[in-house]
Amino acid sequence: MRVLLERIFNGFRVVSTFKNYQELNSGHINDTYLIHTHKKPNYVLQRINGNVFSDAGNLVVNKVLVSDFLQLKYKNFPFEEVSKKVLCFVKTKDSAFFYKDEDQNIWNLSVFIEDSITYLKTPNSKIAFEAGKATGLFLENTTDFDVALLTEILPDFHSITTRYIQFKKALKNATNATKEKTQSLISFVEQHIEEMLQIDKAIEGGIIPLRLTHSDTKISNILFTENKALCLIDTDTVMKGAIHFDYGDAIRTICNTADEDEKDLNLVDFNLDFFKSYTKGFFQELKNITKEEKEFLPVSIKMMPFIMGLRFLTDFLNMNVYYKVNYENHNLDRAKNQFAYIESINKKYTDVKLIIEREITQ
Ligand code: GN1
Ligand code: MG
Repeated sequence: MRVLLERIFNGFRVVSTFKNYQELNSGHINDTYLIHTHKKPNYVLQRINGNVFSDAGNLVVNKVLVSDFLQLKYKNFPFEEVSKKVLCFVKTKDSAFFYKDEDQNIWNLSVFIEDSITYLKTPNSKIAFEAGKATGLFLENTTDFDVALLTEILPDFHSITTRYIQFKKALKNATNATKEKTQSLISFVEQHIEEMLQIDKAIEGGIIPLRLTHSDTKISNILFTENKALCLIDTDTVMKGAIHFDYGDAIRTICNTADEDEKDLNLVDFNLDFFKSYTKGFFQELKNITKEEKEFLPVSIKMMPFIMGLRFLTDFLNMNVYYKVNYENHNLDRAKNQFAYIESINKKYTDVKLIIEREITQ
């Protein structure tokens, strides 16, 4: 592995030499390596999963376009500072955005942000507030980004309509033994599907405007240093979408008292304090929001765990072909966790609406 990584690393326009590598395991899709060099900067080298992303090359182009756009917002800042606020991608020695190896795998390289940490679970409300600021700022700074510049890589990524069709298809093809394990989850899907389709319908009806979104704002995709958020990472899914995708997906992990892989459902709860802090931070930065967008914020915090639960469940029914799993029922346990989380949100839903109302008007 070392020989391969060093060779690919050297295909990029780097300013230091390869020392060693460390695999970063938090993602479910790509293979990611931290490359330590003899002299800083260190780098993050990533092989894009060609099964999930059939147009991996254009995916990297998308990421670089968004990153370059964000860097321009900080054009008067020293590079030292900019490189902590925005991911900085490195071109190959042939000036390409990505490196293609002999097996047609696509690789990208970015500068590692030193002294940064990520969380799987929110440690306190200050971190929730900072996470809100980071996602709100990403959206605010990309309000004027022209999404027509991007290649559509994963159509209907956050469409409940499409995900429900995929689920139904998986259900039809699943064995009885597999289906047996998912009975209570299937009922949950059927009971909630109508409510969860609200955002799809508002988008189709032109009520919710579309714009650039990050589309994978889980807490482990936010970099922090001490107790300040630095920036959003893992921009593989930057795409045209609704702010609800980013708001709802962030709250999906930030306010869940258990992490995404937790099997003990007693540990799953919706932390209202973290929700309040997150929402405060988010609207401190994001100023452009319409009355209609505001109306769909409460349901978005249920819709995003619903779509993730539905996707984990579908992948379980499909025998785990999409997400990396560590054991047979991993996706099933992930789906149960998401649906349990929606149930705990429901218990506090009146407060959710009040908090959103209060934090936006402030
Ligand atoms: C995947 O790339 P990664 O592991 O951060 C997935 C997201 C899900 C997430 C669940 C392209 O994200 O949609 O929210 O897992 N990304 C893709 O943790 O499917
Ligand atoms: Mg991702």
